[in-house]
Amino acid sequence: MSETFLDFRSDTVTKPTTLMREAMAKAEVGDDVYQEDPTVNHLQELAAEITGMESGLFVPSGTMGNLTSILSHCQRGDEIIVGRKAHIFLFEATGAAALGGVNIQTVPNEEDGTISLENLKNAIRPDDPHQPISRMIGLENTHNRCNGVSLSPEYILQVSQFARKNNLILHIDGARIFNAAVDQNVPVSELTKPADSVTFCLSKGLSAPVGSVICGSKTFIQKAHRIRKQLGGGMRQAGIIAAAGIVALKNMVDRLAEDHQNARLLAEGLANIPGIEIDINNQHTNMVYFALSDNTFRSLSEFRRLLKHKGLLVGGDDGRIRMVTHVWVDKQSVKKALSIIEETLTNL
Ligand code: TLP
Repeated sequence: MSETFLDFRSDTVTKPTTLMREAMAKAEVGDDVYQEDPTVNHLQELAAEITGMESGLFVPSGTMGNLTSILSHCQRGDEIIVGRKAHIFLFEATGAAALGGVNIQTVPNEEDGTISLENLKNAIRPDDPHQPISRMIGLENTHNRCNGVSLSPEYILQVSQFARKNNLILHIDGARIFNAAVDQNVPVSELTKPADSVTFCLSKGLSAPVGSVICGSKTFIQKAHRIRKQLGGGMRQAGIIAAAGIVALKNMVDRLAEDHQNARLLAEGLANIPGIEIDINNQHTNMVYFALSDNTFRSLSEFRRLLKHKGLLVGGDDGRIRMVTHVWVDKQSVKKALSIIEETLTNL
């Protein structure tokens, strides 16, 4: 697809870099279910060090990272509290409920991706046999559906203190935590240390082909190891892919700033195109969301089809279009995308 198309659907479409492919070819491997894969072990140690946690666990995807974390923290009949726009609630096929018997209670997300402490407080269940047991709060950083906004270390600390005070666990879906760290201009550990666990993805902006890492305490990771096995996520010579993950962590983090700059350029360009509705003040990391003015198109899928016909792929499914910048779309691609969008809207 992306050889001939400008692919702005997601940063998940990124392919491994040459350095990653070289590292993959040379990776030392072993059986990771026996914890004998030196490359996986190295990746997990590196991830733990970067996030300031005790241990890490390599998993095949962000979805499995979140699910493994939830199932490790919760029992059947427990409840997790997440924002209404959380990926865990919207896009993970309700795995926590379907596979773990864990209820998902949603509370409003503020526009800046946060959940107010008041809403969190109101969501906590009383100790009553009619009700599930409140066990975990889930935050998302960066927040995908909230325009890719990043949560600040101060806010995360506040929620973590709140969680402790109320005997709750704090998990962070940090699929794009490195984008958040770059945006907040802090080391990633400042965003993760206050939490009990975090999942981050290697295969989004960091461009590795597969994989995510869960980080947390030693005891939590031991538990998560068993849950990962139950979910079928125990991999064998996974060092082949972990090797790309190590390159991702070492080489691909700082350059995320470029993706954020390109996203801003894209957003500013879109704001100048008649027929496009975009809130330029709500532009943060590598995601650009916009809508079309009334009656411009019968449907967004029709608009997307026309763009595709001209070589531009975009995403979106909530009445908005989403365009995501990443290492495979540079400044030139942004300019080209803008001219395709403008031309499509002009030649209606
Ligand atoms: N998100 C995908 C789609 O599922 C929407 C995307 O293209 O953005 N947490 C967050 C915040 C995510 O955005 C995603 C992927 C995940 C978790 C799941 O990661 P994977 O795809 O590795 O299971």
